[in-house]
Amino acid sequence: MIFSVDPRLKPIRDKVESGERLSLDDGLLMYDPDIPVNDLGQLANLVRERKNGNATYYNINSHLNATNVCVYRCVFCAFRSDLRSDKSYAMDDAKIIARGQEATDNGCTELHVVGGLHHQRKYAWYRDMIALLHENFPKLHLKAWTAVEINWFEFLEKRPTAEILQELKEAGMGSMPGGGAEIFHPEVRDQICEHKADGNNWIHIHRTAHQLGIKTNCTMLYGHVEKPFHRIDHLIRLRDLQDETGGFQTFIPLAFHPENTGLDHIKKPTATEDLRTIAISRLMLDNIDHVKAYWIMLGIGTAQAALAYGADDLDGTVRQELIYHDAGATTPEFLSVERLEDLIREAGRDPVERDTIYRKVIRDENEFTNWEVGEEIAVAH
Ligand code: V47
Repeated sequence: MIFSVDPRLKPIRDKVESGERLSLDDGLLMYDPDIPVNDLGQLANLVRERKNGNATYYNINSHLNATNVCVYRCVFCAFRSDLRSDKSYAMDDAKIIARGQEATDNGCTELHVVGGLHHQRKYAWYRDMIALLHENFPKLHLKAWTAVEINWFEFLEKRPTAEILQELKEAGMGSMPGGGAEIFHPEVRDQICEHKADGNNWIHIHRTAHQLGIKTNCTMLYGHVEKPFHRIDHLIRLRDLQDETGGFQTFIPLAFHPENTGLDHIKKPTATEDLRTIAISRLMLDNIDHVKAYWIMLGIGTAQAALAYGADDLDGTVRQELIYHDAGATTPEFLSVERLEDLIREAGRDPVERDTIYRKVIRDENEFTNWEVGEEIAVAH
């Protein structure tokens, strides 16, 4: 399908149409503010529809942030707390079980488990939390611990990555979320979170997870101190690892929310910037099946529009989310399945409920909380 684009985009359009990989320079050109975002949207939509047709995926999920106490002080984070602050908390087993029960009662297929790196909690607390949830709620998929947490566990335990990941997998960790990636390039990482796992550590941990058969997601935090070059460099590092392992399921671009953070003088990205980044991500990451428009951080309107700019997934119903809401997100606390499906249909797409590892979910028509997983979702490459 040939459609007209800005003359400078023609070589990129030709590459996209023939399935040829885009270069660093192509990525930089697409970030030129004079390149119309709608042209990028059309190109990204071509890739989106080639891979996923008209489907838009979502899941029914909840978050569990068992503690906000964190040894690190990432300048962009509004969620963390000092140990002795009034805001600090750490859940006990009863509370953790209650959250698993609440998720199950709400028909969730996934619990997204992440949190702070608590000064006084040992690795066993984090591992046993997974075992406790898995033993009590074996059907609930535990998408747990970012690479930053895994790196912290390695530091506490003085044990290699593979050993820690294997142990967590045996405890019931089903997959890993994509958080903690921020921006890999040290020029940026040193300004926003110099103390935590660096870009190479993050990549090493995800590579090891993939080698152990653990699927993971990947993210990029944009709209703070980084430049277009750092974003494209970040995307290419993810693409390179995906060439090697094929273990990433979905990419989630995360727009920076400045409120209550050390960077509160920075303005939140506009909807146009969000859509440009979603489209460029879809076009650069030719080997990752899904691009998620995380409605919690984009806002419902932009997330819905993103379904025409390369995104094919909206994340989920999302209960108990704190990281974005602490940073000023004004999106609702959760969306019902009916509302999510209506948003997707209104955008001209077909809603498909998936589980965390992209299998179709089949629900009992009379008993919503009774569900089974069906076949794996096929994606064209
Ligand atoms: O790593 C923290 C980001 C991430 C702020 O894998 C912020 O399915 C914006 O990774 N403004 C955690 N962003 C969230 C995350 C995620 C979310 C949804 C789905 C998945 C998945 C993963 O949130 C952090 C950091 O990059 N973050 N603070 C902030 N003020």
